[in-house]
Amino acid sequence: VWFLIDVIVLTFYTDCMGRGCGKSSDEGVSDGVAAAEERHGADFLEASESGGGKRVYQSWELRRWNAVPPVREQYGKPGEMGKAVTIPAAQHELMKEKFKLNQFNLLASDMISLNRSLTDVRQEGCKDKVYPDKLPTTSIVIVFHNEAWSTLLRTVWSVINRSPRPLLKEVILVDDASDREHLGKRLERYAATLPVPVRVFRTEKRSGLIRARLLGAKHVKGQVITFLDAHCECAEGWLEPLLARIVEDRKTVVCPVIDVISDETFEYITASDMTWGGFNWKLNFRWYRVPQREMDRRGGDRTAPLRTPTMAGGLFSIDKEYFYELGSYDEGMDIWGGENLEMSFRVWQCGGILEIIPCSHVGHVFRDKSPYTFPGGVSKIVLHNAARVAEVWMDEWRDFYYAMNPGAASVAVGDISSRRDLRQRLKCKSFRWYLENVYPESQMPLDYYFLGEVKNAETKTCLDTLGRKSGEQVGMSYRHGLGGNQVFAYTKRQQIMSDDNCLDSASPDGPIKLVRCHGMGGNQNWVYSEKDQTIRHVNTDQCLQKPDVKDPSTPLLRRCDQSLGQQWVMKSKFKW
Ligand code: LR7
Ligand code: MN
Repeated sequence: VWFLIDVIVLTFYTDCMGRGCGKSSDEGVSDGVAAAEERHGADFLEASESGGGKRVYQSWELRRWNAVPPVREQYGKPGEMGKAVTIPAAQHELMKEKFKLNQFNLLASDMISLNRSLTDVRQEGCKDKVYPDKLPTTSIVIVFHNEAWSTLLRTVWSVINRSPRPLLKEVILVDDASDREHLGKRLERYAATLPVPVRVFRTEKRSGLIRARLLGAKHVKGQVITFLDAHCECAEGWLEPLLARIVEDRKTVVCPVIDVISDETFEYITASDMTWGGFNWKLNFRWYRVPQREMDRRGGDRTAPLRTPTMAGGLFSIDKEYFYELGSYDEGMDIWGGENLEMSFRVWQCGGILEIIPCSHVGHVFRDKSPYTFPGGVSKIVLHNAARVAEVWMDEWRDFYYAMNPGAASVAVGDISSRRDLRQRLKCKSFRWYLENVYPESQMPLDYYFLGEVKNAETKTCLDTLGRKSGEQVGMSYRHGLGGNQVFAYTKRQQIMSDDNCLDSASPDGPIKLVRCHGMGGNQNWVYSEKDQTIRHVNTDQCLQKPDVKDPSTPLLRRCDQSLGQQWVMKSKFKW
């Protein structure tokens, strides 16, 4: 019943506050949209056919779409203004039970209005930005598998409530073979009551998010495709800056700042606009701090678009034709994972630009675990997808991926010929070009002598991170030959690195720690002599030595003495 109440509240907001009211239908909410398309339709087609020619966008008076009033706080309701929801102790058992369904606090989510208010999280400099009055229309594509009702519909309502109506062509929901009752006919009936066209499509069988998005994209009528995960909340002013950037350059793929919706309390927490996307040797997407170089390029303006090496994957806008020109997605990828890096590399290597638009904010429920099944096994699927990225886009740097993921080599990549053809056809640049020009801060070294194990000649044991993190000591253990934690690169900059950490010693007797690579030599500067097989720490003029018997898992730094215990074999091993 609570969601019916929401409908009533929303009807009040949308229909009676000058947002271009009307009921949902495929013809479009606002008759203005249809009329404008009729006027511009012919031009638009011509422009499209000339392939990348000048686009013709809808003309909308600013005051008309700027007149969308902010969603008002509904006093007394939980979670309003993005606040945290607390569950009374008496309900904690129920809360824990429900948590398992989606790996987030479903009880909390269900208590929050589908139209909950948020604070305006934008920087001051964003609030008075004026965007062109001609912007493309967009279709929002949301794919889901067994998503909760409240998070899915709150995503949809946040789009409806916070997008200039004339720019919002439609919302496309793609159900990826869910088996939850509420996502069946009930969803379709509900969609039909919404004040913008909301269409529901269904995959025939579980297809994974990549193929589900491809299905959704096929039905897009808008000029721009905007993808969202099914548990998001779009914040005030999120859409205009994304679309405006695409008008400036249609080959720009743009992401909002992804804010955090707590999986525990559903609090809306503003994320830093000083992070960008990177990746590690395992090919996991990771957030890192934006380097000064990029701040300088933007002239220190934190509202200016931020060029990012990679994107998280779930939330972005792209010109529809450009999406297809660029090869949409790799249909050979299953369920989850990999497509975010694949598209990031492809955009950059094939002549596009990937950006985070700091004035656009969208919240996302981040969770620790995946709530759904991975038919065939999680690691097999994720490794399969990642291997396709490595094989098609990363040239010789794919070795880092294989070295770092024990078991990756035994997972079949499938047929990748059409993706390789695509890369040829689009005359895409090399991965070296990407590393040199887009992501010099990456932990993939540009040039290196070795990638493999570092084995002590006397003990025959190997350096091993033992899975430890930055700031902890490096270890040693029996050689297992599987790569992973026993893989190190010896780079042309004389670093011994494992993923984003480098061997580092601040004093002549160690300890030898794993520390974030800084690329400035100093404590991270090691010289390997192939002749003597010694590894000398330049700053202290000491040598890497086998561990003492009393602590066989900790390598030492000692005076160089030519002993066998100071000899190390570093050999590249490329077939893992
Ligand atoms: O089989 C599936 N079918 C689906 O339709 C599996 C998933 N899905 C849907 C799912 O219901 C959800 O709406 O696909 C969407 C994404 O799945 P999530 O929410 O489980 O993914 P995530 O948020 O953990 O992961 C991020 O990385 C993914 C890699 O494949 C996708 O690119 C996600 O879109 C992406 N999410 C974001 O970018 C939001 C920010 C998270 C970060 C970092
Ligand atoms: Mn998600």
